[in-house]
Parts: sequence; structure tokens; C-alpha cells
Amino acid sequence: MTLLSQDPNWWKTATIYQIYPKSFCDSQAKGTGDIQGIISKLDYLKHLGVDAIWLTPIYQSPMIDNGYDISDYYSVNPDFGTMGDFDELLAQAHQRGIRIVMDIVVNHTSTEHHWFQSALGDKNSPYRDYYIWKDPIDGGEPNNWESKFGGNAWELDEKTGQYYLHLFAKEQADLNWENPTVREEVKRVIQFWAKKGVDGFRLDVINLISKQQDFPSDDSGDGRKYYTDGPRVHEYLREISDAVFQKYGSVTVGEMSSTTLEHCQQYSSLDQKELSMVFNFHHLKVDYPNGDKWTAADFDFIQLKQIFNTWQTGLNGKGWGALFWCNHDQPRVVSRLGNDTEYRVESAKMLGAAIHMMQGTPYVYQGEEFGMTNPGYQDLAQYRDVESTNMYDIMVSHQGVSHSDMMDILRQKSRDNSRTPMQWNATNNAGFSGGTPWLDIANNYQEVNAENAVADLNSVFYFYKRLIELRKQVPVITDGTYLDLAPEHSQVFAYLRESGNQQLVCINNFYDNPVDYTLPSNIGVSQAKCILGNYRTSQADIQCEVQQLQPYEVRILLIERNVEA
Ligand code: TEU
Repeated sequence: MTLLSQDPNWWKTATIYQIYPKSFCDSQAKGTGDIQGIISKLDYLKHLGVDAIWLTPIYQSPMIDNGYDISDYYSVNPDFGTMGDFDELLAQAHQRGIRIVMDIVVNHTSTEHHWFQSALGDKNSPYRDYYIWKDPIDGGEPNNWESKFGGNAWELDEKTGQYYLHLFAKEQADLNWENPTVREEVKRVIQFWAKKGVDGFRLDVINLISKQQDFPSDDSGDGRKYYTDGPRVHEYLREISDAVFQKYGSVTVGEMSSTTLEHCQQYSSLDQKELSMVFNFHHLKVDYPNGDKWTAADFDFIQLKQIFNTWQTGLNGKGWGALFWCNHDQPRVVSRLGNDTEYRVESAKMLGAAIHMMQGTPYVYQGEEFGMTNPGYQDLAQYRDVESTNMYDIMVSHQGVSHSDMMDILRQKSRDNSRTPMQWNATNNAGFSGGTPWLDIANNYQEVNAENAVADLNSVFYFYKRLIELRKQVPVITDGTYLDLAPEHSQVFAYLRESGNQQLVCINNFYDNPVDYTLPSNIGVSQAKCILGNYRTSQADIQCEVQQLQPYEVRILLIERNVEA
């Protein structure tokens, strides 16, 4: 029995929930989450109303990068459970009408993968050409490309004297997609999971798979221009899509690092020859001054609106985007763009509405649905992420940044901010685990937790539930055009969606002081209904052109014009 909708475009009105299994729910008191823990929470997800789960990697892995370093694509990491547990999860999710989207990491493998183990130190290994090897230049690295986690992107294989490329940690070796056998292996992996009945795939850093083959040094940057949206990336995606995705009707979302709108129009073009949709990160770099993540900084509100405008208008009618604020690599949005103390509930709701009323497929990251916050760690030893520990070492030991400045930066920017265990209830360890959690839980778990949220009809949880329902009920949210009504306003983000006889206006106050905002006169306020807001007074003045907004207030207005008979 399945409750899954048969519509091949189901994902256009769907909301997808991201689970980071290590931090979701531990069924065995070992301090890390597992698949049985996920199964035990499926009814909670059903109550929230999500259509699919994106599961970050659960494959065999040494966990240097928490599973993004895969050592066997065909087996489940025993820390998470067995293949039997996975099959049970798939069946139980499907029974509840929830689909499963697997994370596929094929830009690189773990250096513990048997392909790499055979290739290392042996130029004649049949797997040597699965990876990217280069001779030294001037006795050193083949070029100056930098790893995304800090330092040079090449590591020496002492035995053969050649270097291999790793765009991420040195334990994550980049695969050589120029080699057709590698592409066949990738197809085989994806097919294995598709055959099991998995509904879709999230493709990790998929726009980095094609490197410019002369591997030049980069005079003006870190090398990314020579491998981002590279020369053969579209060709490769079409090949995989043709062989697997189209055959199995899989939904696909590609994670696109430092990409462009033009490439994303093509990756997600409506003929679906490549992918269903794309993640891009431009809107999450508004607090990276001059592109630098590793500095503590406020966000640029005007730039945020400009970026949404570019992508919402640029993808409409051409491609499809994922809508998101949070994931396992990003700090919690309520701490980042909202207010995680006095206005935590109001700002979490406002931020949810601001993104969910756009065109695309929304993603909700575990805990976002009740407003989880950054943990505000005071001690360096609390951080676990390889990127954070690498950057601390580079910036404090080699660049002279003080310990206390670096702690401020980590408190704002570390990926561990989103990876703290899920706060289920007010009991010991927030109900996440009967053992010692692998990463410290935020101190606010007695107040901020799923159980409290589910018990309170005014909580962030029920607001998200309503946002998820609205997408299924109000077609303009899926189909409408996008117009920014106040691009220069220093405090208000207001946009209009329009299609057929429906207009939808989403008005958001992004700051903690009240503000008056005047709607343009061509919006038919006399027929407006407020379909959702985060203050009791949200209904008050909707039929006026001037809207008075409280701190972090949002109002969603729907205007349905009478159609002439
Ligand atoms: O992330 C890709 C990526 O480039 C970033 O989001 C990354 O976290 C950021 O550059 C760090 O500043 C994906 C995964 O989502 C991430 O968890 C993995 O670590 C990474 O790929 C490598 O597989």
C-alpha cells in the first residue's frame, strides 16, 4: 500500500525535510543518531506534512566529513544500522506517503574506498585513473588550487611521487570523471538505490565534477574558476540522467557551489534532461563580506533582496530552484538573520514565510520547524567539524587571528551550529539520546524543543505546517511571477506573486522595530484576505494601503480577483 502521489511533478508543490542522521535521533543510547531513530519519528514528520525526506549520507564511511567521505556506496554505515533498517525506513516512509531522497557524493570518495586504496602507491592499478594524479611542478604542488576546507588542494602520494586532487579534505579524493569507467561506476551506484525504490537523489557538489584539463594555477583566486560549472558538466549530467534518473522517474536536486544563474537554468531546464532542480548559495553569502566566510559580520539586507529577485525572475519559466535557509552546512537562520532571544518565535515564522512563499521547492532542515538556534559554544573543544578545526588551525596558528576573535567567528559561521542534536523534549540530552551526545546540545533545549512546539498551536511548528499546506492549496505560490515591491526599503521585504486571477503578497519586517509600509496602489487591497500572519493583529489593517508591521511581523495576503463571466 502506498500513499505516494502518482503525479510526476509532485515535487513542485512538495516540501522536503532534511535529516542529518547523526544528529536526529539515537535509538540505542550510543550518542549518535541512527535509522531506527528516524523510523520512530516518521509520525512526527507526517504530522508536519512534509512530502519527502532528504537523508544526508548513511553509507559506509570513516566519517572524517560525517559521511561525505564514502568508502562503500553499496552498504550502510553500521553506526546508522543495517541495510534491513534502511529497507524498513523506505517501506515505513512510503506507507505514510513520504518519499526518500538519498544523498549521492560522487565528486569524490573517501581515501579509504577500495578504489583509492588500490590506486595509492601503484601507477599500474586498474583504479589509478579513477582519480586525478599530477606530477610535481618545481618540486611542489601541481598548481595553487585551494581546498574548500583550507590549505592546498593537492596531497602527495609518497610512493609514486605524484599528487592527487582533493577539493575538500585530504581524505576526500576527487574522482576523474574524464574516465568513462568512473561514469559507469557512478551510474551503477545510483541505479542500485533507484532499484530499491528510492525516490530521488541530492547530488553533492555536482557542478564541480568536470575540471579544466590543463589544471592551470589561478593568478586571481583559489582555482574554482577552473572546475566550477566546468567544461563537460552538462554533458555528464545528461549522460547520468538519461541512463538512470529518467528511467526511474527520480527527482533530483543538484548542489551547485559558486554557480551562475545561466548554468542553473540549464541544469534544471524544464525539459528535465539534466536535473529536476538546483540548490544555489548566493543568498547565504550576504554575511560573507567580499566573499570571505571566515569573518564575523552582519548581513546585507538589500543585497539579499537583490539576489532573490535575480533568481526568482531568472528561473521562472526556465528552470526550478530549491528554497532554503538552513542545511547541515549553514548556521541556524533564526540566529543568523532573525533574533534568537526575544523574538525567536516571531522571527522564525517570518523567515519561514519569506522563503516558502517564493517559487521553488522548500527544504526544511531538522529543527528549523520549531526554531532551533545556534548553540553559542564557549569552548573550542566543543567543535567537531573538520572545516572548523582546520580553519582554527590556519587562522590562529598561521595568520595571527586571536583565539577570542576566532571563537566569535566560529560561533557565527561554524557548520557545527546546525549539527547540534535535535531537541525533541526537555528531558536529559533533549530526548536525542540515552548516551552522551557526540556534539553538545544547545542550552535552550528545555524551552526550544519539538514536544513543546507540538503542544502549542501558536508555535513555529504549526506555522510551518500551514506554509506546507498553503503550497498545495494556493496555485499562485507554485506558478506565479515574482516582483519585489520594495527593493530599496531598509527594513521591509515585500514581494508580489501573480498568476491568473490570483495575487499573493508576502510582507516581512526583517528587524526588531515596528515600521509602516505602504503597498503600491495597484494592489487590490479592498479584496485582500490575510491568509497567514505571526501576530494576532495581522488581520487588522490589511485593507489599507499602509501596513503597520510589528517587530519581525509577516503577513501573507491573497487577492482573488473576480473573473468576468
Ligand atoms: O558542501 C559543499 C560546499 O561547498 C559547502 O556547502 C561547504 O560546506 C562550504 O564550502 C564550507 O564553507 C557539500 C556538503 O553539503 C558538505 O557537508 C560536504 O562537506 C561537502 O560537500 C563535501 O562533500
